[in-house]
Amino acid sequence: MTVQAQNIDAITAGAVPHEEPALTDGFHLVIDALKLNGIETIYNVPGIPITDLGRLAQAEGLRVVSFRHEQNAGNAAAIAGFLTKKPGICLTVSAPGFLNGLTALANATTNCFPMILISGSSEREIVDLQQGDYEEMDQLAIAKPLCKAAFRVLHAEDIGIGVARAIRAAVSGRPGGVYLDLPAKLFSQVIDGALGARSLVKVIDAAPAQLPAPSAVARALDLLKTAERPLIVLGKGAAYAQADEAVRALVEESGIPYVPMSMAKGLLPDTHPLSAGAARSTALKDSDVVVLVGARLNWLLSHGKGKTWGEPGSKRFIQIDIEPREMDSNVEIAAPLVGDIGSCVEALLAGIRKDWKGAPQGWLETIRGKREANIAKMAPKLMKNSSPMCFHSALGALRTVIKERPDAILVNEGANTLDLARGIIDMYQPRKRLDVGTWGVMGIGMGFAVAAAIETGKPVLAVEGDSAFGFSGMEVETICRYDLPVCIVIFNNNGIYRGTDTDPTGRDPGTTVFVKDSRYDKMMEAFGGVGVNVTTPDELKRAVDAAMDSGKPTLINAVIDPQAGSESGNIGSLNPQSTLKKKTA
Ligand code: ADP
Ligand code: TPW
Ligand code: MG
Repeated sequence: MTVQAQNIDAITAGAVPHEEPALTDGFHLVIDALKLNGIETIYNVPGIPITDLGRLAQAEGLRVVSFRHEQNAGNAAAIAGFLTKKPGICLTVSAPGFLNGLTALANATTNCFPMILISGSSEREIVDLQQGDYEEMDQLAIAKPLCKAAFRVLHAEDIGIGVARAIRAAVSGRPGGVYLDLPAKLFSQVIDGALGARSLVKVIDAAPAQLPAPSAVARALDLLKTAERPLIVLGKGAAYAQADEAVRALVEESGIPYVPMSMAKGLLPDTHPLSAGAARSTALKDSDVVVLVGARLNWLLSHGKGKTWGEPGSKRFIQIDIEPREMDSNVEIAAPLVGDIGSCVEALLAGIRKDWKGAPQGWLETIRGKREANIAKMAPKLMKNSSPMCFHSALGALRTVIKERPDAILVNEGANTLDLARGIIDMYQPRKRLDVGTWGVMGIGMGFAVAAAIETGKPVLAVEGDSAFGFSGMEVETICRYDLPVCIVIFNNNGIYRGTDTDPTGRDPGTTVFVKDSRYDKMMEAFGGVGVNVTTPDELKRAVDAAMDSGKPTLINAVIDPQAGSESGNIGSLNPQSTLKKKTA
């Protein structure tokens, strides 16, 4: 055996973990660079050329969580980024594995979650001449338009810089997805150990505070003071920023009612007296000055116009965002406040503490009246003890679960299952509600659930439409393999939106229906987890409590009336429908 080979064996066997090895290689430099920057977990699917990278990373003390499909590993990394403000790392094999991870990378970018997709790739020389390498693909070019930044490293001594650039790109400014391309040959490049150690870069102050300009703060305060019906809208950027105390103080000291966007629920408890969540339509329509805190005026806020927002010209916006180009994206922003949320909110708060007359009582009364009426209207629906269950009665049970266990993390996807759960299940703590985000994408469920359990150590309740679950359902094996405290509840209404569609020709099942009366709980049993089938809200509550108490991987098949849902849930208005439907049957 050559000296060099002996050295490599010693490194890979971990025989000299603390001394600087005489030689190092690409594998070890990637691992050392990640560790140096505080990365603790990699979400992974192994294969050529990154199998050994995962193995060695595990041997070197990183947590390496292997999934059954890259999209789920990618979603796990993305939500890990949201929860921790550190980039979540997803590791994939070349071409097909890379492409499988790409949806999650694009989704992370769209949602402003910091993640890094690290993918092995084939030989540059062969790829560029298109000579048909194993899993050949120009991955860097394909990733570029779908993420915030994309880098490729060709030399072992550049790994430190490559990883540092990827980290800084992911978390600084508006966070997002970053692609890091590592060709197969890089991993086995051997260089001098001391040179390797010197080449590593520890990223200092990866997401620097960005203070708003004093003139911009003054402008925002001047506008806010003219408000007769002020409103604060909290978005997931505010949840991400972890400026929880400042945000709470802004609401409470100004006395301005607030509406939380879906993933900002719990930043203040949904039961807070200033919450206008249950009076959302009135609050948006009748407010005159709106403070957007880490929330974009995209489709989820009707682009800041139209009947959602009342009379044209009735609204002026103050927008807090780290991304200057977000201003005026849909409507004029009267007072842009560009900076990080912590700094901007603190600056507004300082102004309010100096001089603020409070929010007008009449406006607060209007919001309170509307909220109480809406809550009262909803209450009886949540108490029904029907079998099969409707969405409301099943969600009534889960609402109580979260009230009793406010530190549990709620993962939620589906159509009716999503829209109704968002409205019905109150959240009490920040960053406890994780869902389909800006795209309304199906398939985030199991990736988010795994990462939420791993990153926080808290119990996870995943409330899933039967269709939504199918996009990542195979990861129940992953949940069992890592023995995670995840309780999945499937709202089984036999299909997408409803279970009642038919094929007018009578040949096939309708396009939106699944096998009737499926027993998803058996999937969990197949891997050693607990499966339960429930048909009443009481049974559902008992089964979830048992799962949360035991911490055992559990899947509860909740039988929902197949007639109960509506097409596209709450966003049926976005769903074009033919008026020329052919009736064959
Ligand atoms: P929601 O869907 O909840 O309305 P969005 O995803 O549309 O939220 O908006 C989040 C916004 O928050 C983005 O425009 C993003 O630039 C911004 N953002 C993210 N992190 C920060 C931060 N630390 N400081 C300021 N703005 C931030
Ligand atoms: C990646 C389109 C939106 S909602 C949904 C689909 C397929 C499933 C709704 O059925 P489910 O919920 O989950 O059973 P429920 O309670 O209404 O019955 N592909 C992707 N993303 C989206 N959004 C779709 C398809 C869709
Ligand atoms: Mg369904």
